[in-house]
Amino acid sequence: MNSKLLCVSLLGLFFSLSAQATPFNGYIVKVKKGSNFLTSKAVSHYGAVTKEAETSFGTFARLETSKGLSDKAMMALANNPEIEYIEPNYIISIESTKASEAPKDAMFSKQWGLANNGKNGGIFSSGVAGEDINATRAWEITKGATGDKTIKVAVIDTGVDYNHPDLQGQMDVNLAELNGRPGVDDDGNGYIDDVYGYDFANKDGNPADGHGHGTHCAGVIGAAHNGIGVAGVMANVKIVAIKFLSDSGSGETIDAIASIDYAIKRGVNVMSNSWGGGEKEQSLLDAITAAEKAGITFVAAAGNESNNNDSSSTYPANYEVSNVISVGSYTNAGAKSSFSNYGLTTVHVTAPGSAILSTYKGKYSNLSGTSMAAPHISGIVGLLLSQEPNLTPAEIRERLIRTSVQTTKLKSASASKGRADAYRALTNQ
Ligand SMILES: [Ca+2]
Ligand SMILES: [Ca+2]
Ligand SMILES: [Ca+2]
Repeated sequence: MNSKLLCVSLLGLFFSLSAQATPFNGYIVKVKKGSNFLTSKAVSHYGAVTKEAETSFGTFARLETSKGLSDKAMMALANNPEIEYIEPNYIISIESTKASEAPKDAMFSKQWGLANNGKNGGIFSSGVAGEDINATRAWEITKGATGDKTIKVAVIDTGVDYNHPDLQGQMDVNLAELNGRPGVDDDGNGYIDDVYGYDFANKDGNPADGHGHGTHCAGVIGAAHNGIGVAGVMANVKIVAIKFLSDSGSGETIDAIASIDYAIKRGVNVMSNSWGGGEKEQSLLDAITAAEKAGITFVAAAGNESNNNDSSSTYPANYEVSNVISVGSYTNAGAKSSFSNYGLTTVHVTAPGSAILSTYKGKYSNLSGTSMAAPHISGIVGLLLSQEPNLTPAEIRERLIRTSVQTTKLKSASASKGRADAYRALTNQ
């Protein structure tokens, strides 16, 4: 689904001309600074303001209407001098496929994405040894062996099981809130009780994961190297749990932009985004651009539609901002995963994404998807920043593309024409 977008005014209004409906829930309105529009009668004529997001890059609201706004109404709102733009509040969701429970005693030996021995990729296919991110070799050279506790990675997803034995020591803890008073914003950052992160789906300080997907992504990035369960790409990392996808795995754009804003405020180095959907939106582009200005790398799953993203855009992976790294998926045989989107221009790198073992809600599980490929890259970016903290997101993206191992099997999958290699990225070769 890729409907045409038409710019109809210099205000930057975009709206969909497609009759084919991409699901959305109300509209996102960005108001001009100092505007009273959201509390005015003018807005209640169209519907009710049911959510607001006050961000470092502007004030956004969700306008709830009983039915879709007509083109005429959209035009009238777009031309309102108090509004910067209005667009549908698209529904977005996780980028992963089937789940199957893994043995509870599963260990590093099953993690083909980190160290592929040709036999540890699950029951679906026989693997090829060495087709992996070369993690073990990278770990030998990274400062602090395997990452750095000063590097913060935001997992923007369904939340994180922060009590999971493989994750509890890996979380970024807001000590003012941990040691503070319940119901009180102890550190005055505008969020009550945000110890491990924040839940923008339910608007509270508890980003626990009622789904499992976000916990899986978090484990790929940074499950503890503690002798139990699985190992993350980074052993030393601080994970910030930012939830905007509900326990059913879907959420709204307005909460995604609030999540990005929060991650910026929390001072993260990397945002890991294993979700997609909707269409091109100015508000999400504004949010990602704000992250770019803050020097934060925005890793995004390329999507699971088997599409060529060069001709059929997937968002947020396709936003043309220098900090976006779009990640496709490959199998333990080193071939593009059948579900993975691809594109020589718009997909930047590929990483393991088929039958990936990681942490799950209270347990461990195998999942497949570009959702699983993206956090491998988030982890590599984290390792790289542990060694070279001054790299810009654009330099990081260039490094990952250039140092990938080119393979025939992946020559059409991404700009890298191969698979990302943590060791080569860290040694810049
Ligand atoms: Ca707080
Ligand atoms: Ca508190
Ligand atoms: Ca572990």
